[in-house]
This record gives sequence, C-alpha cells and structure tokens, in this order.
Amino acid sequence: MLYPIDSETREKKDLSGVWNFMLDKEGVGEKEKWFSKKLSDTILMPVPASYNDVTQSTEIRDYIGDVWYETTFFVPVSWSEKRIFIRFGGVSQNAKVWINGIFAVEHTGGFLPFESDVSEMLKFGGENRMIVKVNNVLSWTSLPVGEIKNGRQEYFHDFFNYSGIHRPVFLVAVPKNHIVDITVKVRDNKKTASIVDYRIVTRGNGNTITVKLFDEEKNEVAKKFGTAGQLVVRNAKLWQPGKPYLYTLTIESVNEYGESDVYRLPVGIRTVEVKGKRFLINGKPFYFKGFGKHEDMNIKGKGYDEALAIKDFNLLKWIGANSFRTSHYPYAEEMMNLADRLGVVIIDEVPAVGMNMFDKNEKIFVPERVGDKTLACHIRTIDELIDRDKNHPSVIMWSAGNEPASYEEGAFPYFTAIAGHMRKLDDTRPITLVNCSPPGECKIAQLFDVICVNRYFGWYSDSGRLEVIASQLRGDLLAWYARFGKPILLSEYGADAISGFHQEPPVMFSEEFQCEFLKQYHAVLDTLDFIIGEHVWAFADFATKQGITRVGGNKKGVFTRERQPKMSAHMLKERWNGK
Ligand code: BDP
Repeated sequence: MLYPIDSETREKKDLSGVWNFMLDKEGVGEKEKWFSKKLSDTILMPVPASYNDVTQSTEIRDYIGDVWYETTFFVPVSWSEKRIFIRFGGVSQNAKVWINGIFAVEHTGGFLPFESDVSEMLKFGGENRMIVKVNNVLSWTSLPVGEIKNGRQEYFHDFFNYSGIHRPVFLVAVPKNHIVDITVKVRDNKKTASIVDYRIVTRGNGNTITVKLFDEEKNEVAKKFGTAGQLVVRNAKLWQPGKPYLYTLTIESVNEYGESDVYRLPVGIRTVEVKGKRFLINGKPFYFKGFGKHEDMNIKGKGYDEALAIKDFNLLKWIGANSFRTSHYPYAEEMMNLADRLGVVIIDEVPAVGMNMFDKNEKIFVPERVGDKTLACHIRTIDELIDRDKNHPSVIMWSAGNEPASYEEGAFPYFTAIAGHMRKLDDTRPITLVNCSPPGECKIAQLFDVICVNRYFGWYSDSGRLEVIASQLRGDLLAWYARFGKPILLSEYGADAISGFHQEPPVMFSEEFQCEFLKQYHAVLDTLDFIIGEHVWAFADFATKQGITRVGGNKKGVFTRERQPKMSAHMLKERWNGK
C-alpha cells in the first residue's frame, strides 16, 4: 500500500486534530446505529493519540471494549472528478469506519494501515461526518494475543495496551486511473551496474507507464516503459548505514485520454545478505549497535508524534547507534520514512508477541490458544507488513515475532508456515525470530537466517549477581552457535534503572548497576566472532500494565521516558562511537 503523497496529480488532506469521543460501555453502539447520526455526550479527544492517558478518568485509562470517535470535514469541490480514499495509518486494535452513515471500511490489527475508496459516500457541497468505532480487545486470534479472564483483559506482553487512533488519518485524492502499487527490488549492486527490478500495478485499462530514476541532483539515471522491468544504474551511489543515498523513482501513468497520475518513491540501492557468520549490507559486514524500542511517550501513549520521532533519531545518532528493532510491532510509516532518509537500519517486527506464559505447564501452541485462526491472522499481518514496508531500504530484515514458546512441539509447524510465507513474499531480505528459549530446547531457530536472542542473566535469574553474567552468557551463546551455526544478534539485554537512584557498589535498579550489567555483556560479545550485534533493551523507559515488578512502567531504558540520558547512555555513547 503506497504512502500518501502530494504530487502534480495527487492531493492529501490530514484529518488529524481534535475529534469527538465517547465510550460504549454496554457495547450497543452498532446495534443502535450510532454511526448514522451525530454522537451525543462526547468529550474531546486528540488524533493521533492513545485515549488512555489524556483524561483524568481511570475508567478511560483501563477501558476494554468499544469506543467511538467522530469528526467532520469538507472535501474540495475540485476533487469531484477524482477517486478519494480514506486512509488510516494505524488504529489499535480494531476499527470500523462510517462516512455520512455509510459503512466505509473495517480493519483488524493495530499497527498497519488500511484504506478504502469512499468517493461515492462523500458530499462535495457540504459537511461530511466520519464515525469510527475502535475496539481494543486482545484475544487468542489477534496479534498481540491476549484473553479476557473474569471480565479483565489479560495479556502476556510487557507494554501497556494503548488504544485509539494512533497514526495520521488522511483523505487522499488521486486520478480515476491511478497508480495502486509499486514494488522495487535491488537485485545486484555491482559497481559497474546496479540492477533494480520494478513492478507497478495501476487501476484502469490502457495506461501507459513511464518509469524514471533520478539521483539526488535530479539527474535522470535510468528510464523504462511498462508495468515491470529492470533499471540498470551505472556507478550507483549506495544507500549505506549512516550514509544514506536516496534516488527518486518517478512513475507516470497516462490513460487513453491523456490523463496522468504521478507518484514519486524514494529508492535506496543496497543489498543485504547473510553469509557464514556475517550479516552483509552491500557486501560489507555490518555490526548492529542499537536498541529494541517502543512507540511510547507521556500523555500521547502510542500516538505518532513528529517531534518525538526526530528526537529519537537524534538520540540514536548521539549515542552512536546504527539500528533498532521495531519491537514488538510495526511502527508508524513516518518512522520508516525517516530511517530511510537518515540511514538507520531497521529490523521490522510482526506484532506476534506474548505467545509465551513462561510456564511449561501452560501450552500455548494448542488449538484453543495459538491455533489455526491465530496462524491465519499472523499470515495476514505479514502480508500487510511486507506490502507496506517492502520498498524501504532501511528495512534489512523481517522478524516473525518476539519470544514465542519456541520449545513447544507445536511451535515447529506453526513457524514453518510463517517462515515459508515470509520467504515467499520477499526473496531479498533475511528473516529472523526473536528467541528466549534455552538453545538446546528451541524447535525453530533453524527456520530463520539470523538467531536473535534475548538474555537477562543477572536480572531475571541470579538477580543482582553481576559476577555470573559472563560465564552464563558465554556458555549460552556458544551453545546456540554450536547447534545452529548461524550468526547471532543479542537482541535484548538490560536491567531496570530508576533515573537518579545511585548506589556504589551497585545494586539492582541503580544507574551504576545498569551500567555494570551492560559492561559484563559487552565483555563477552567482544570475544565471539559469530556475534553480529547488540541491541540493548531498551531505548527509553516505557509504560506497562501494573504489576509488582514495574514501578511506573519498565525502567530498562537507557534514556528516561522524557528522553534524558541515564549513566548507561554515556557509557554506550563511548563504546559505540569507538566501535
Ligand atoms: C523481554 C521482552 C520485553 C520485555 C523485557 C523485560 O521481550 O518485551 O519488556 O523482557 O522484561 O523478555 O524488560
């Protein structure tokens, strides 16, 4: 699905702002056709934002079920000859949309976009009313998984189930015959000739397609006609980590009446490959330095925020990081666009998280929990993710999920299907799965190209004992490599630290402890040649559900939730800027 852009033939209108909002405590709104008239007794709610932390109400913060949003807008009369789409970047978890009382579109899953042609529902000469029902229930057939138990929402992942319209909402006007989809794949990037495959889908018959590739100085470097082909670029400037170069692919589709549609797509020429013990970008070994992150901030929750996005990229640069994982769900497309422009490398994760109760008596991969319906949802989510992010040079690997109970027999058929599906959809990027099982028990790591492991020696086990970390970690990583022979990324390791709490000698939760803890891990990583990187857990402190191990959320951030550095941030800055 193409990101909405402006061009000489396209326009978009951002519907973000202050909308009306109300709870539907009895869950009767749809039966009572609330979508057909103005909502009553509403409060004001910002979009995009999570609704949970905006008000003073505990009921709204912890609400489970349906809520309703409403906004009104005008459509320019000049758009009446166009096709008009409504496009949501992400609504957590499920959304159903009506425009002027007419059903427009629905979508399940909180982290990926959806759109629909609403041209026939719009009034061009008056006000339009859009109503959105949002539901945040997690079940065994949703991603993330969860269950309702004794009237309460249970979930098994460690971040707050923020809900609402989290990402921008656009009205997009395009010509009747228009470009629907573009796929680019870099096949080769030899110095003499880089090869970029392209494929274009248009709506309407008899469209003539011209494809041109421009460099950053706006020189045309390649040109082709037709819906599919190969562009050959001589002496291409490569998209490299920290040194991004973006070409612009300009596609013009002209129909039989001479009406055209123009779309411009940034294209980075780079290749990715896993070879032996190495992860190669453009044929050169790449060492991941960075974090697992979250979409999370004060007040806005998971609502996309431009200032926060840029701040986070600035902090990544400051600390010397070159990459992050979109733990534990696809992030806003705006983040991916920025990563392309800034040369930050991304591991792009499907929201398959919480498929583990960390209790071997509680099987997860059984029909009544993670069964065929969950698998179908997982596959559909992969379709949507790869469809959205396939053209981003910053995305160098797909992650099928985080910490499933990979030691269970049932995990094998499940992830065989998942891995096969990912490979079928994209033959240009490696795939991984983020693992937390003991190496001897994992049933699925062989299905993936890179082994990602999360480890908390000295924190969740042998709590507080810094001196056991080195030998335990070393033994563990050697065992993974001995069994699977694949490169390993330490995709999570970290300790909570309450900002401002100091103690020497270090104790748990102090800034000193977090620093020493990370150093113990680094000492081991630096001695193993099959290690391809280190992603500290986590970038910044973040909100979780309430529980006895969480004091106002998870404090494993190297930055506070307000994005100020802890001691560990300075330590990492020194390490990574020198590495
Ligand atoms: C890991 C999870 C991550 C948690 C982290 C922790 O992948 O989501 O936040 O543990 O406990 O197992 O801090």
